[in-house]
Parts: sequence; structure tokens; C-alpha cells
Amino acid sequence: MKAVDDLTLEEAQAELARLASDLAAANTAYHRDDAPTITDADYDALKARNLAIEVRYPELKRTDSPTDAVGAAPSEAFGKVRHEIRMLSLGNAFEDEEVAEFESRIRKYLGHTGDLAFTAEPKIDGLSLSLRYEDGVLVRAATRGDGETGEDVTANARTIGDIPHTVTGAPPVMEVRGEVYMSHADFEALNLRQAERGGRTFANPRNAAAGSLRQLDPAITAERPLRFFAYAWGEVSEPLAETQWGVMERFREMGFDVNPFTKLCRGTEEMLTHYRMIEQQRATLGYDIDGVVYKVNDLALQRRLGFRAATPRWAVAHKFPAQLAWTRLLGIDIQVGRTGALSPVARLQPVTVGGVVVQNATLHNEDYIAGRDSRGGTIRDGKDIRVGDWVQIYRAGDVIPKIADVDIAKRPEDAEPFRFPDHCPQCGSVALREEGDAVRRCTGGLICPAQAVERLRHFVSRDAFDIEGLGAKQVEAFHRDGWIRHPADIFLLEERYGTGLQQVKNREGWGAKSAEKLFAAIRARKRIELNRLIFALGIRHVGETSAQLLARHYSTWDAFEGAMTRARIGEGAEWEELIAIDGVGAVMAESVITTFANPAEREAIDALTRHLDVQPVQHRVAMGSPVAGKTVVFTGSLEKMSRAEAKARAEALGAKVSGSVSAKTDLVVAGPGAGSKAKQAESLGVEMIDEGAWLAMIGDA
Ligand code: 9MJ
Repeated sequence: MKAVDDLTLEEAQAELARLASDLAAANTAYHRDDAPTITDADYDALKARNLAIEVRYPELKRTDSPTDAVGAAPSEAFGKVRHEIRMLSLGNAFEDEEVAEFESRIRKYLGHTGDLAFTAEPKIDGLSLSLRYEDGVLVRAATRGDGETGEDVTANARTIGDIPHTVTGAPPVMEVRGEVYMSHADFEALNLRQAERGGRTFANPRNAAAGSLRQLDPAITAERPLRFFAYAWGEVSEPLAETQWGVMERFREMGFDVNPFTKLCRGTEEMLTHYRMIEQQRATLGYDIDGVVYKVNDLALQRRLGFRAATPRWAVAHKFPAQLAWTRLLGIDIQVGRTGALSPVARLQPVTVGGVVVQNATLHNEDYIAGRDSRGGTIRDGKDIRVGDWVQIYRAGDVIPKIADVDIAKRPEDAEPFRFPDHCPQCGSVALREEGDAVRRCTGGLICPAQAVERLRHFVSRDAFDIEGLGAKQVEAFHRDGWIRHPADIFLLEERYGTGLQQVKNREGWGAKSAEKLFAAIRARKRIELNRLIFALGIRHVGETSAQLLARHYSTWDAFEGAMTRARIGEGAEWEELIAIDGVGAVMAESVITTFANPAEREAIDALTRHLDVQPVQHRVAMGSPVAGKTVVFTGSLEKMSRAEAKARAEALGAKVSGSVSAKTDLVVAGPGAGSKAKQAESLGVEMIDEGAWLAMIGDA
């Protein structure tokens, strides 16, 4: 068989025709006749070759392409692209005061008292895209994905008019980042066309843009009127400019669209003035924006400021106020979460709020429904919420809508105060509210099916194990049938039920091929990144960001597990080390330690990790970082930067920053006034240098 790259256009066309007919015949034999004519492996090989030819010659893709026939999830169809420089999201500000705090936080961090300029630009409500140019030629376009790994949508991006295929005056490597969006007019016209053709229509321009960019067939993307604004960058082989503003100028010169409402501001007052101007223009811009983004203009300062776990310190998104609408409350359901929390959910008469149809809203907890806050004060002037009420829905950005107000004048006469259950609606166990906790929790623990299912759903979710073919629905079904009770059972599925695949095959909607695929996906996930594993455990107060902090700090599962096993709440070296991690507080630390000390939890964790090959954290370090992997202690006063900055910079270079000197310490950076830590270092024979030597060492003297 000829290599795909060597096929001529004619040969490729002929082969695609043959593959389409062979695969269709194999499908019929398998699905309709239940009498397979080829093995699963051969079937997969034919499909892979078909796809490879289509990728090589997109223009030859057939309307009856086997690629589309079986409805593979699009995420499988696009290649994955690892972003060498992470694609970030932004922290949010809602109130003016938060913008002032943003500026003062930066000043404090930098110890900066002079002028400080920011760019202010509309926040486009689309989806972000990274465009890689090598020697001026567009070679790769990738979606954000989870920030680390996105999808390769190069062929589709090439069809977007605002995206140049070649640029002049760019450094040899340049990644331009920005937002793909659709204008209001184009969105309306597209929906009209789709409706006429009987195709799917989209809820809002953002969804339309996302659906259009993530098309398997670039010809479809080409028909969709997508646009692009450039506003950031990833890897660049040479700096593009010295300021944010300067980079935007360069982008404009190279032929990118840069938002015309971008302005250079000197401080909070000017930023807020520009915000109000943009807010006034919002309805006439012709595309959706959901706020204004402020960025520190000086790139040297941006570099010094760096990042928190997932967002830059040098930028913030100032969101527009929430959108509101009134509708009727049809019912209140109680959901049981993975930590047993009983969460009331409002079922609403569907209503459009800011272009999105809302049918559910959160009611937070029982106090919120009753019109009380957690400290015994009143909210909504003490008005409670009852089924049948007219309620005001509040939706801000991507957050879950909530109920902000209730119209008592319209309350039906027979409406009764809501009685919050004191037993779990799923398992019947007592639901308790602990002192100081706003939430009532089911005490059923692992015997509560709702908690077990929620934990499993969490375990397989996107930021956790993310097992292809094992989504929320599938784990629920497996749990119902008793095949999966704990996460460890997932890794025993094949051993227990895989023989002959007969049992799995007999499940509704499962074929031998999907079973084999699922087992392969599960096997592949035995190698798992440490941060994903920690997040997947579903420990209360440990979200994705915290899991990343813990993973980065401990680096390996053995180190983390060992420390958590030895740790005692409120005392000892392990406790001190844990709460010394920036972003880890006592509440989270206590929750992690309690989980590891609980025998049932511990058994479940051990059973799980026996199946896993946990990948240590690959610290992303600047090439040749002299301090990578070293444990560093700062003591005394620093003159060139704040302690927070020194710590963040050291960590960015792959060092571990500790608060106390021990035999494990590699280096102590001592400023004036260093006391006991310097003495300790001396007696232990740990290397000690001053701030100037430290800056020279990290190449920043
Ligand atoms: C949007 N969505 O318009 C950024 N963004 O910068 C603008 N997003 C951004 N900037 C760094 N204008 C990360 C994200």
C-alpha cells in the first residue's frame, strides 16, 4: 500500500471511493447483520487511512465520508496541540473597587510608586485561538482546550478572512492569540439560512462561532462568516515590542485586526472612564462583548508580575453587570452532590436572559430560600422564595444563573413556605447541618448512591481522568448495574467483564468495538498526571487550581501521599509545609488530611492508585534554569522586589520556596536583618547568598 503522502490526487480520490464503500459494507455486516466480515483492528486501520487521506486532501472529502458516518466525537477527530506557552484565562472584577484593588495589588507586588499605564480593550465574547507563524507562514491554529492542550483546527482557521496566511515583518516564530467571533448580523443570517435548510440553529453568536470553527469539514467553516481580533501572543522567537500597546501596533502592521476601542490608560480612573464609554457603545458594536480587559502596558513589568495558578497577575477582566429577567418558579429540586451537600435547584418557566434560555437556577441553600444570610441577617428584605412565585433571574457571564429577587405582590394565595428536607432524598439518611456550615449534608457517605455517582462523575470529568467513552451517563449506568462502585472498579472492568466482550457488548448501545475502545481508553489513563489524580479524588475544598498547587509542590504521588499520611491537623512539619504553600489555607489542609485519615476513603484511594502509574509533575522551567529543583529560603528584607515576587519568580524557574531552613534546603537568600534562619543555615552548612548574587544567578542582575 502506498504511503498517504505519496498518493496523487487521482489515486487519493479513487481510494476514498473504495474505502467509503468497503467501510459501509463492513458497517452493515456488523450492525445490521450481526455478522462481521472484518476484524475490529482491520476496520480501525481502514478508517484511520481514510481519515489520513482526507486530512491530506480536504477538498476530496466525500459527502458520504465514513469519518462522519459513525459520529465520532469531534474531539477525537482533531489532532491535539500542546501549547508550549499556556493559554490563559483572566481573573474577573465586577465592581469599580475591584479595579482599584487590581492596581494597588500590582503596585504592592512590584513595590512600584511611579506612573503605571494599562491598556483597556473590549472583552470579546467568542473563543480563543492561537495562530503559529513560522518564517511568516501560518503553520498551525489551535483552540485553547484546557489551556495546556488544544485542538488542531488549522484547515478551518485558514478559511477565516481576518486571519492572514502569511505575514511580513514577523520574527521566525510567532504565535498570535486572539478571539474568533461572529457578528450579530452574520449570526442572524446564518440562523435564517440554517432554518431554511433544516439545519441546526445556534443559541447565540458565541455558540455559532464555536460550532463553526470546530467543523470536521473545513468547507463548512469556510461558509460561516467568522472574524478574528488579535490581542495576545504565545511563543515568540524575538520580543515583538516593549509594551502591550507596541505589540498591538505590530499586529496591526502585519495585517491583523486589533480592536479599535483599545486605549492606553494611566491608572484606575482612566480605565473606569473607558469602561463606561465601551459599556455605552456595547449595543451598537455589532458583536458580543462581556466586559473590558485591562493589562499592564510595560512588558518588563508583566514578566515580573507573572502568573497565579491559572491567571496572569498583570491583567483582569472587568465584567459588565449581570443581565436580569423575570419568570415563574415551577418547582424546587434537591440535588445531592459528591460531598453530600443538598443543593436546592430552581426549575423555571424557560426565559431568555441575555440571549441564553434559562430553565434552572441555583438557590444556594436553605437559608437563601428563607431570605436569611449565613450570619442571621436578612437578604431580599427577608422575603422567602416559594414554588409558584415570580422570581428575578440573574445571569453574569458563564456563572450558573441565580434567583436575585421575588415579587411578593404576585404570589399565589396558596403558595406555602418551602420545607427543606432533613433527610437525604436519595438514600434516606439523616441530612445534618453542622455548626457554622450553610449547607445541609447527607450523612450516608459512600452508601449514598447519589454521592457515589457524583464522585464517579467527578472522577471521569474533563479536568480529572477524562476517559474517552466513559462520560457521566456511562458511569451512571455502570454504577446502576453494580459494575462500578468506586473509581478503582473502572480499572477492573476489563478483567471482570471483558472476556469475550460479550457482557459489555450486550449492554444497550454498546458494540464490541466501543467496548474495546473503552478498555483501550481506560488502559491509556492508567498513566495519569499527578494534578489530575489529586483533583479526581474529589476532596472537599480541593478544586482544579488547588490540585495543581499541591501537585506542583509535592511533584510525585509518593511524596504527596507520604506527607498527607504523616500529617496531623494544626501541628508538625507536614502541616507547616502544607499551609506554607501559596494558595493553601487551613480549611483545605484540614480537609485533605481528614480524607487521608479516614479508613474507608483511604482504602478507596489505595485500591485506585494500585492500578495507576502517576506521572510526576514536569516543572516547566526556563531552559537551563540554574535553580530548577532546588529548595530555596528567602530571609531578611529584600530590596529589589517584594517577598511575593521573589517567591513567584523562583517558583517559575522551577525552584521550591520554603519558609524554614532544614537539611533539605539548597540555598538561602539572605537580606539585611536576617536572623535565626541565617544562623540555622550556617550551622547546617547550607549555601547562603545575598539578593544581588541571587539576581545574578537567575540572570536578572
Ligand atoms: C478577549 N476575550 O477579548 C484577552 N480578551 O489576554 C482580550 N482576552 C486575554 N484579552 C490574555 N481582549 C489572556 C486573555
